[in-house]
Amino acid sequence: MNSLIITLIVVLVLAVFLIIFRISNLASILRSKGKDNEEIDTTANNINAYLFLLLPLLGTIAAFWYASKHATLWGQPDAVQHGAAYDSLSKIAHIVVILMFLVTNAALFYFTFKYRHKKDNKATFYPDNLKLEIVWTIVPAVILTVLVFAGWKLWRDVTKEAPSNAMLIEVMGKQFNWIARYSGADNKLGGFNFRYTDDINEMGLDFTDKNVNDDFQATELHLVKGKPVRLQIRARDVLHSVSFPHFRQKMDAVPGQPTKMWFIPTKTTEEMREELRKNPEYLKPDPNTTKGKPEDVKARWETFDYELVCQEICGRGHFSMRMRVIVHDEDDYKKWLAAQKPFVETNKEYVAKKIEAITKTKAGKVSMEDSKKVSKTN
Ligand SMILES: [Cu+2]
Repeated sequence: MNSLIITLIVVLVLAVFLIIFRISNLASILRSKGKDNEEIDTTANNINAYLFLLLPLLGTIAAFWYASKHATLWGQPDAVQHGAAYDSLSKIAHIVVILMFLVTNAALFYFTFKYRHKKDNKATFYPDNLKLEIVWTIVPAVILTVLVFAGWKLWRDVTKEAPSNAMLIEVMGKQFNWIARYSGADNKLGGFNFRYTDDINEMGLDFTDKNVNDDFQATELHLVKGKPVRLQIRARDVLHSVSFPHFRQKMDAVPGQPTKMWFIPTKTTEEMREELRKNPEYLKPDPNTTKGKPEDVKARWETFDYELVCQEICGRGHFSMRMRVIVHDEDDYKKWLAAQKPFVETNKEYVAKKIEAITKTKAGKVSMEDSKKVSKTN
């Protein structure tokens, strides 16, 4: 309701401005009738000039107000080995960019205001100034070089080869959810082929590959605190993007071109909840729990979960592409792991049929290639 009233007020204020502008414009046309065409009435011009100052001022205030209102929710603590380095770089980059934005835009709007049309004002012919050109080329160049270099160093650390003890998980994006495949005891993911994809075999697994036998799928991502995790990423239909806000990681999921990333979660879900509990904003009730009975209401910290979200607008259901991520300690993870069953085991009949079909098509392909070779040699 409040936001509706605010919107109405803003619209009305804008309409009033528009009408004032229109009236003053018409008045100036009437006044200048019969006068020399060269002479311009400055009232409308002055109104425009002052509005020109007002606009960036209101815009900047609104932007800072909005950002500060949501700061607690978007500035969530990190839970990853490179989190501190990432956050400090991000903070520095934001400070530099915001300062530059304020300085350049203040100058842009102020000078436009200052040098508005005035009677007897004449423009000075000022073609160039070498010193000024050198200063405003070198200063941004140095700042950007430092930022780019710092960013490259961090990027190199984040994208280097994963440690050899990393657990291997595949994440596949599709319109509109994520599927995770765990590599099982052998820590090897079995092969796949998009041609084998159907309603049951959603990831297109190649069941003739023995490494598939212990792979299991899940709709949640379960990780272990302190244990490196290597993600193999792919997309089934369009571009998606794997984004872990709390692990400060993001990587595109590209159809036909697997990508990868790795990281080490540093806090279990429980530990993160305890940390968030210290933030007054998280003591407030979670709006998703307030609709039912009063005893069901939970605080934000209680319902907190890590998440994998899609960060590439990938279609109508993009907003719902969210996977819950749970970080366990070693013992809890083992308990969860013990309850998981390989895909091959839970779909025995289907897999047997598929193996037969795949073997047949493979055999067909081989014989076709053979016949091609034969026809070439002839
Ligand atoms: Cu998506």
